[in-house]
Amino acid sequence: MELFNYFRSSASYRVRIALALKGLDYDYRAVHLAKNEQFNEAYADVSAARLVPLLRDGDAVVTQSMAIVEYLDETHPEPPLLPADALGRARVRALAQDIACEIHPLNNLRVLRYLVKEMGVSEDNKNRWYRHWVETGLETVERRLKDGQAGRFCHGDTPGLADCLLVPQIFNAQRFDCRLDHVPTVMTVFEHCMALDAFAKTQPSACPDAE
Ligand SMILES: N[C@@H](CCC(=O)N[C@@H](CS)C(=O)NCC(=O)O)C(=O)O
Repeated sequence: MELFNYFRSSASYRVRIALALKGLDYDYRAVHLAKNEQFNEAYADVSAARLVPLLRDGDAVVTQSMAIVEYLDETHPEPPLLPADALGRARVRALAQDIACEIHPLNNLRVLRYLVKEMGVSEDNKNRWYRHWVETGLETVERRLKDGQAGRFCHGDTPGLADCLLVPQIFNAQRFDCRLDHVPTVMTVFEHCMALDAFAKTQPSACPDAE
């Protein structure tokens, strides 16, 4: 398998964690987003959205980080990244979507670039925008995690899909100096995740293209 990704991309980090949790080897293909390599012809030909991550498995191409993680889970079922029961799976997917759909898209590179370049938003206001959506979005995650079903991880005591999403979002939050003292349960889960190699050894600073 080949993973097209970027060390700083949180959506890419989600997939690196899932691959590591499953113990799967892959070739790391760096796409430098700050240098706009996502628009290079060779990459744009395979990536309809011009976004990372993108997983190539033989002749197959899989995109969208949550779809990739679920694809890996279905093709390599052990250890499972989703609970065995339908309600548990719905809870984990809801948590993952709180991050992937409600927080991340508002703060993606192309959105921030549009705010600054097309709308004339100042650097300070861009950062305010970023922090607002991260801080309020993580409050939702915090409330969800207090429903009695979290353990050491987002769902019980084994890491899964929701943890693959949560940890990269915290890295982003820290990079942009977001408040995190209002989400203590989130941060406890984050610490438990970071104690595992699958999360620690795939973090941005540990990537081959890290700067
Ligand atoms: N929903 C997509 C989001 C992918 C995404 O937004 N990737 C970002 C990096 S985290 C990207 O490629 N940005 C390039 C750009 O904005 O031009 C997923 O989960 O894979």
